[in-house]
Amino acid sequence: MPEQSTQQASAARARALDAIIIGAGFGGMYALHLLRGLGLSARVYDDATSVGGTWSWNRYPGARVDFPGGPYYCYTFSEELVREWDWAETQPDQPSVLAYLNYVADKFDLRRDIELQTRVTSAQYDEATQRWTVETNHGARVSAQFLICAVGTLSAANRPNIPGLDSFAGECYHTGHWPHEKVDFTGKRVGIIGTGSSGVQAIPIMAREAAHLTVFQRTPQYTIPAGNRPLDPAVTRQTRDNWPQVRQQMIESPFGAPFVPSTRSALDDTPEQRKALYETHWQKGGLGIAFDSYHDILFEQAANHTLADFVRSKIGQIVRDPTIAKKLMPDYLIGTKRQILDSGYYETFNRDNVNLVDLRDDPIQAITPGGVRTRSGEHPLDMLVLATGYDAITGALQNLNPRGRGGVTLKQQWAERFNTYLGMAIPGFPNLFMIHGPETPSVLFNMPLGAELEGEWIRDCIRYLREHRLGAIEPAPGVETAWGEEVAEVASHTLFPLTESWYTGANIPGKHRQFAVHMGGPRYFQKLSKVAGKGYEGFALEPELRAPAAARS
Ligand code: N01
Repeated sequence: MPEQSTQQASAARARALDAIIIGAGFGGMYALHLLRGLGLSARVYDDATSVGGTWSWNRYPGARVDFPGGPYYCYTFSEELVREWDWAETQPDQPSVLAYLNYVADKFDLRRDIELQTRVTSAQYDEATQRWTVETNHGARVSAQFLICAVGTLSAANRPNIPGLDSFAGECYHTGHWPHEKVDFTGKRVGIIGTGSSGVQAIPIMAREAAHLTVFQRTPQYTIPAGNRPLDPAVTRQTRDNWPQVRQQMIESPFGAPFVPSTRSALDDTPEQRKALYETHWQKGGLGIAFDSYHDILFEQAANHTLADFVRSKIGQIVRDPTIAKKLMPDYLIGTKRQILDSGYYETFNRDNVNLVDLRDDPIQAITPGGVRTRSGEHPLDMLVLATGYDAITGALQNLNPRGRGGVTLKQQWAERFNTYLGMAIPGFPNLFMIHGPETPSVLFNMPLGAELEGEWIRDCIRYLREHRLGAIEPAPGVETAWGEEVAEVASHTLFPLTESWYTGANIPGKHRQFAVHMGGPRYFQKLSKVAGKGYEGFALEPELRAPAAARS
């Protein structure tokens, strides 16, 4: 049988739905809720054992929200939900967020359409039927008009290519795939590679429990005290009483946070005034020190240096051994790697059972059955923790590797550089939508709120297609180039592209450098509305070739 008709026959045999959603985190769960609201049939597939996406996988000790938490880092679409869920802390820990997401799954009766421990092994578009066919690791074959990829921005773990890693004889864990049962560090010699957000959150707790902890650091990090504390009931009350205004303020703020951005430049103040302001923020904790102290910290190098100097001086005050303090001091622009919040990170290096290996002076040569060998010698270990991050933003999509028009795979399409329109759709991949895809604000905006706004845009788009009897939508030729230029242009007004980070793809050997985040925040979401208001301007819309699946089945 010719390939085309084989595909058609197999699509016809597959169970027919309106939409397939991959990923049961914040984005996928809400997409299911929204599509049900349109009366569509949809099913969610997720490899994890529970709903929650990143909050299901990241069970390492110390994992907690590193954004203004409590009533801000959560679903905002349901005022009833906001009123009935009580957050206990300003920076909720992973078990609390996971409990919340399980509560949401029950409250909105989502579970009956979510298949857990089910990995999508292939996804293929058929131009003749305008439908996607998906196969799972359990042998199921399902077809749907729409494929919604809510696969997570930080879900494809980066397992470093270090010689001998597989030969390590002790316990070895990646922070992004942490076991469900408690990992016991007691009495053990533990090593950790990586000092990003995950490492910095885990290190103080591991140090308290382990006999000895060796921290292998390649790049030092600026971290700010999280200032986690019990949530003031008055704040919760006030937030609930003013919920529509609070939600709107977050939608309109640059990072989707309930901050009122400062109008002052760091250079407007004297050094003494600046220091006093930074000190107030440092004592309070949280991201406000970088995001709402002055408006130009992330935009002007001279302003940025004032805060970077302040944090370096804090490291010098906290860490007693000046040699170790110096190794912990970063020298790049603060905030241009994902800003970390910690609970006692720098203080940990005053402990007798902790040592820091600076891999810039003393690189890893190999991992051996008994530990890590650096140039200076062997570090014997019973346990090795990889806090080495992710192939961020594009990695999980490329691992899924859907096949679009003409059988072209996403890996082929993005071999040189990724391209999208609005970060929502990919040329040559009709009826595929992404939530938190590359070239959306994703990781530089309140992620649950951003997932809601993107999900609502997808819902409205699908409704439009159905109302206008359209069978397929994809970016019109060339729009992706202009969109890529817009993303680069917005980023170029900030300091972010000047630093090597996972935002630029620099953390993965061989990955091409391309800034992956639209930094416009509200400007981005306005653009989404504008495109929808103009009948999905920039998209090519195809008439329906056949009746939609739900009508046929
Ligand atoms: O990963 P990272 P992460 N040899 O990429 C090092 C979010 N998050 O999991 O900087 C030696 O930041 C690497 O070194 P370098 C948050 O957005 C949120 O910590 O590349 N070292 C770096 O130190 C965050 O930004 C929460 O030189 C190697 C570290 O590993 C994002 O997830 C909590 C190496 C990786 O840091 C990722 O954070 C945690 C090698 N071969 C994370 N390869 C919340 O609380 C890599 N490294 C919501």
